[in-house]
Amino acid sequence: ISPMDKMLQQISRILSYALRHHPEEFGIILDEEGWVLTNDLLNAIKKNHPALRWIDSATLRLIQQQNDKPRFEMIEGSIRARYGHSLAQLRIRMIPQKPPVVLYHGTTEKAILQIRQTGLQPQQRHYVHLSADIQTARLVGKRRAKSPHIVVINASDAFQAGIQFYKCNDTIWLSDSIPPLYLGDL
Ligand code: HQG
Repeated sequence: ISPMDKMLQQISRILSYALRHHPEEFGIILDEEGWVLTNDLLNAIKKNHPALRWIDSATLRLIQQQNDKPRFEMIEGSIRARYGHSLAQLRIRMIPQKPPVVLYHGTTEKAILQIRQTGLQPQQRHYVHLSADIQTARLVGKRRAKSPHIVVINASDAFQAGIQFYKCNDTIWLSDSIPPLYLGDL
C-alpha cells in the first residue's frame, strides 16, 4: 500500500467517524438522510485535523471512487455515509425496498448463539447490516473471527411479514431486527 493510499485510508476513517458516529464532534449537523454539505464537512475536518488542511472535494471524490467498498455517496455538493450509522442525535431515514430472496450475515460463533435466541439486532448501529452474497458476508465476519459463521436470511418471507429492508449499494443491505424464524445456516 502506497503512502498516498495510506493517507486516503486515514481520511476515509475520519469521514466514517464524522458521518456515521459523531458529527457533533466536528460541529456538523446531518439531515435526516445523513447528508451534509461537502464544504461544511471539509472545513470541519480541516479544523479538527490541521495536518489535513490540503484536502478538497476532489480528495473526497477519490476516496469515494477508489474505496474497496462504496462507503460514501456524493451528489451536488453534498456527501453522506451509505451505511454504518450509530449517531444518537437522529436515526437516519432510509427508503425501504423489496429485498432479494436471500441475504447473508457474517458473524462470530459466539454471537450466533445469541442470534439464534433473539434474532439479528442492530446492536450499536441504527440498522442490522446484511450482505447480498456469501463472499461479502465472509469478509464482514472476518473482521471479528478467523472462520466466521454465515447466517442465511429468508428475506422474502421476512419482507412478506412486514420487516423492512433498505439497499445501500450492490453488496450491502440494511434491515430492521430479524426474528430467529427467518434465520438459517449455510
Ligand atoms: C452481532 C463494516 C448478539 C452481529 C462491515 C455483529 C459491515 C448480535 C455485531 C458493517 C446480535 C454488530 C457492519 C444479537 C447481531 N446478539 N450479537 N442478537 N445481533 N449481533 O459492526 O454487521 O468496513 O455493528 O453479528 O464490513 O459486523 O465499517 O455490524 O457481529 O458492512 O465500512 O453484533 O461495518 O463496514 O457489529 O458490520 P457491527 P456488522 P465498514
